[in-house]
Amino acid sequence: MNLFKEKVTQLLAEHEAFLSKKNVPIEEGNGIATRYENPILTAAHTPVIWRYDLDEKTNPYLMERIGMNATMNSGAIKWGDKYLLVVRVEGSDRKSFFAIAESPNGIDNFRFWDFPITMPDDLVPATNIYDMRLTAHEDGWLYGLFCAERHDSNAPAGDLSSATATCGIARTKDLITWERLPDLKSKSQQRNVVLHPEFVDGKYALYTRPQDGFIDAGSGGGIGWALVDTMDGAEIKEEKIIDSRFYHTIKEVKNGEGPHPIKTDKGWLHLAHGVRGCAAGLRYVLYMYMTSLEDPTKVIASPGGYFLAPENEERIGDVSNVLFTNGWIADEDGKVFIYYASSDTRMHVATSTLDKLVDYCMNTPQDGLTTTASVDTLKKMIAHNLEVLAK
Ligand code: M1P
Repeated sequence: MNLFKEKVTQLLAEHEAFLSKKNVPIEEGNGIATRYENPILTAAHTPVIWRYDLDEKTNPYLMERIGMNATMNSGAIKWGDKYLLVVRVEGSDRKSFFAIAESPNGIDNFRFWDFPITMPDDLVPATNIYDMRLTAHEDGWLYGLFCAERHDSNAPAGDLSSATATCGIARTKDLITWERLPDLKSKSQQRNVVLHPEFVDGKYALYTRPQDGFIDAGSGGGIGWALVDTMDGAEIKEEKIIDSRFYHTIKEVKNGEGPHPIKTDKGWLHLAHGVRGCAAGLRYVLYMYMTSLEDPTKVIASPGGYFLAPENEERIGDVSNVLFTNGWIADEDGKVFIYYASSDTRMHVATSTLDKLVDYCMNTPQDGLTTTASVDTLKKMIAHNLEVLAK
């Protein structure tokens, strides 16, 4: 074997060994969800055949020709007996694209399919697309809703940073061929739009996140709800805020629905991200809430604070101090796989169960919105515990 071939063989073998690494749960934690030792996907997990030209004639030094920067914010679905992520992969050229990674057990051995998703363009092509939420809707289609980002055509000359966020919509039956539908029409910019899995009053229901600008939620009050007649030309005519932002909370600056909620016998279980500001910039954490089965716009449980916030390595990355989620999978036995990204850099999994998450939502005290209320809540728990311990 010549030296080049030997180097290729070694590269492929080392990558295979890296992908095959077993992931193990971290035992200590908050009892709500269990983290795992290793990230499940990083830029280094992307296939060798994406990054290297393996032809000695065109790449004699065997260097990376197409760099990958990050793997993050991934939609998730159980597909047969496989755990699939529609990963936001970001190249070193800053463009994000969607690619599917599959695992036999949901916690390790994730492998990308050979080719990334070919997402057809809308009439006005986007510069960047990212953060897909998957919904297997009762109409029979599997929808992917994502952010379509374009340069703001109203930006003053020389401003190459101002952008607009719109909700892109596509659907598929096999995750390979995607039909692009027109982008969501809305008075405001939109990011973090999610399709509810069931019809409501005969209409498609969307969780929305109205925002005044590309970054600022501004007058957008939180996570919204809108009913639309069709997904093929969807237009928001009326929007109601169902999960509001509040001063001095984990969702003071922004919040956004994660994946679509899971239906339980106690209500719809929601996973979301909340954003606060601080001297170091924005801090993104994950929180949960529940809505009523009879009226999905009515919040019935709202545990105070976050249940997952950046820890250790998770704190550091391209956009530090960020946890973000747009995918989870509930198995038939009630086990839940929460897929989250840290600091816009890598993907992780945390596991829990539907019973635990519903208990967490229903029985965790709400945020009382002031120090006095928080101390009252704490005192009640301490007094109760002292009674229990004294028995
Ligand atoms: O950089 C953190 C996140 O910022 C945005 O989320 P949001 O609109 O809620 O602020 C998105 O760009 C997201 O992709 C990113 O992870």
